[in-house]
Amino acid sequence: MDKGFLIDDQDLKGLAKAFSDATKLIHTAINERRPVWIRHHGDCDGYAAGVALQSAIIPLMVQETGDRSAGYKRCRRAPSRTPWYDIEDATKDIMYHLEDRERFGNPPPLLIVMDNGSTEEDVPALEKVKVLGFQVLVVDHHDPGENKADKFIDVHINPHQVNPSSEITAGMLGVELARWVKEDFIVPHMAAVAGIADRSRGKAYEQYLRLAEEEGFDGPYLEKLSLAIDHEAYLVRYSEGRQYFNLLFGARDDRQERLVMLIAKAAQEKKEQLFQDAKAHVKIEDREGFILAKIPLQGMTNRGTYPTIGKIAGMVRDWLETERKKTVIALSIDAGRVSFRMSHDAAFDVNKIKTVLQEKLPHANVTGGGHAHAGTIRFHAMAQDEILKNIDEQLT
Ligand SMILES: [Mn+2]
Repeated sequence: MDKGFLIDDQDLKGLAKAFSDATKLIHTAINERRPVWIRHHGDCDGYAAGVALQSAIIPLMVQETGDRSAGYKRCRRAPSRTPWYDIEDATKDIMYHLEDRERFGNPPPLLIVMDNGSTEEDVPALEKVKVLGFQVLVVDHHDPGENKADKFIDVHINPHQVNPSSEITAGMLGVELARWVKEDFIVPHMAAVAGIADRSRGKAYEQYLRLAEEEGFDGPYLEKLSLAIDHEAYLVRYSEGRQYFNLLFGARDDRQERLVMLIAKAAQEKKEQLFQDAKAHVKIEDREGFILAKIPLQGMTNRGTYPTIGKIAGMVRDWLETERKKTVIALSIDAGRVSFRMSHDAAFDVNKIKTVLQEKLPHANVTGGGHAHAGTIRFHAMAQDEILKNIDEQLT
């Protein structure tokens, strides 16, 4: 059955069949009392997706069993640090399952991977959990490339299947799927927050923003909320934080506002400081049709703290776009990784740059990727010079 969507969007309409299959899979799991576990990328978009869907699933589990704690017994949500479902996460999930099977006789879970799961990087982890009989639903908006992950996915929702340049994010998909799963669960502000965080400012975002405004979430507040959630998501690392994120993503009230203002202010200060540091060290080159900004971050004292090197590149790109009114490619360069942030009209694709690196420098162990204009490539730090030289050559 087609339950429609909160907004009018061709990409979503094209995914109705996948939404229907996903909804069936989730309802069946709940009816069979199968555990439902959500694994999502640990950023604001991933959290929006995971928290929205979990909030729709838990009441149905409680209703099905008449057990108020069913949401704790059968539903688990965990962020992944990596922008893919990692083998380390898969190992933990397998251990949890084996323990639950022994203690409670639980069947293998339905694992829902959100804002992750579609790409080649996800394959080893998905293949691993499939050995244990996990059911796998993927809700992602990253480019699936050659669809190598599909073999290990039971139901796959990804806007790339209908439109490779779709602006629909994982949070938007999660909010829509949550409503398919539980019809009265309508949280457009979570989709708007996800859109802000993932810089999706297209027609879909505009429609979610209008719906969110009707619920009392204005644009400037949503910007702060997005920043606050991104910051907290970074801080909590591996823990679920169910109640805390329900509070942050929930209805707007005094307690939430005070928290959001506090966190957003602190996050903004950290970003501003790192931006100033980056500006002092950035090397800017005028190239044919674009500006290349290289930000050397090796040895930065803030390694591993908020904001990420990707966000630093994003700030430098935004600044140069405004200053020079040109297409910008900003690279944050750290030992063993380079994070890319490009203007919307840049003629390069991070995933293609990665593929060339893998072919040309097979000894550098190149991994990673992301979106065409935003992603991180990782490699052996001892291959740093060759990698940077090759990237330089590709960006011409
Ligand atoms: Mn995302």
